[in-house]
Amino acid sequence: MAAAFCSPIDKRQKHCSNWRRSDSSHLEDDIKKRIVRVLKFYLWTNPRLLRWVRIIRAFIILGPTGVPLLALCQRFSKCARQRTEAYPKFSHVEVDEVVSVLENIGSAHIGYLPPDYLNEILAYCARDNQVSYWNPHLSCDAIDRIARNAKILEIARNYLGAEPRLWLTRLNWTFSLADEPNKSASFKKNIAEYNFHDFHYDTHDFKALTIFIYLTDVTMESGPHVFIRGTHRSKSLREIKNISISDAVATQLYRDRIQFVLGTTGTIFAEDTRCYHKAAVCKNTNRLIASFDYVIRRKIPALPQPH
Ligand SMILES: O=C(O)CCC(=O)C(=O)O
Repeated sequence: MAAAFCSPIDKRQKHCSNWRRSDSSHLEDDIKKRIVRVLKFYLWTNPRLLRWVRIIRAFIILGPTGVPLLALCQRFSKCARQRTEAYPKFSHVEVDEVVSVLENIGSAHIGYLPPDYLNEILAYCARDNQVSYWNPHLSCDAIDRIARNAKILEIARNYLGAEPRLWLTRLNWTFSLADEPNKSASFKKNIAEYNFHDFHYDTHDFKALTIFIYLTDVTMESGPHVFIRGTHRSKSLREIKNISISDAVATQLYRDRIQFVLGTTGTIFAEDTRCYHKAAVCKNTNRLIASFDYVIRRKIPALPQPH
């Protein structure tokens, strides 16, 4: 019992040692962060090494270890239930149907974004006029509300088998071949030696789901999203090694499973981007797309600190 009472001096000492402890753990965190930053920088400046790291990571996620590790992540997911925002216009969406199509095919139509959301996002883009935006949900209310939409979170929760964690949001323009000044922006090669106009697959986590929303009309001429049906389900060792494949290889291997997603402004679809997918090249009209990546356990990257 005596130990339960502390004199003011004991308390101060206790507070002080806690403070010292938290101070040293801050220091440890800081050192860890610096080491990770240096390692990441080293990787990003060594594309061949980065490619191999990505292949090993993909092997752990998609190879024989993937299923048991996913089950562990689902079982021990620590993510608290998300604060949701209900929007009655999505009420007709049948979550089980969407999830079943996702499981079978890898990509599923959800519905259309209401005009009030659309106008708010387009006004946000018109104000800033950037080629791409990282985490716009932090500064655009409509994007934040979509990310927390009850129906969208329910789809992600049911598909992932755990509470979804919003990992990243993006707004991205791709430019038509005719749009000279902006053309190079669409063709910048990723350091891992593929660009997003090549078929590739992502491994954001042991299981992840991306919601895409077209913010311009998308036809065959304006860079539709393309995916290869069923390639999210399992991958051979050769497929794991080929994070990115050319159109010729994709056509040869998967011919009639290649599917284009066409749609008017506001079209919403969900995709398990472990399937091979890409943005087709825009032939004559620029395309704006929003994406929302949900994961189970992957740590959310630290946001840049305000200066
Ligand atoms: O914009 C698209 O249609 C594809 C995006 C993509 O490839 C990705 O986010 O990995």
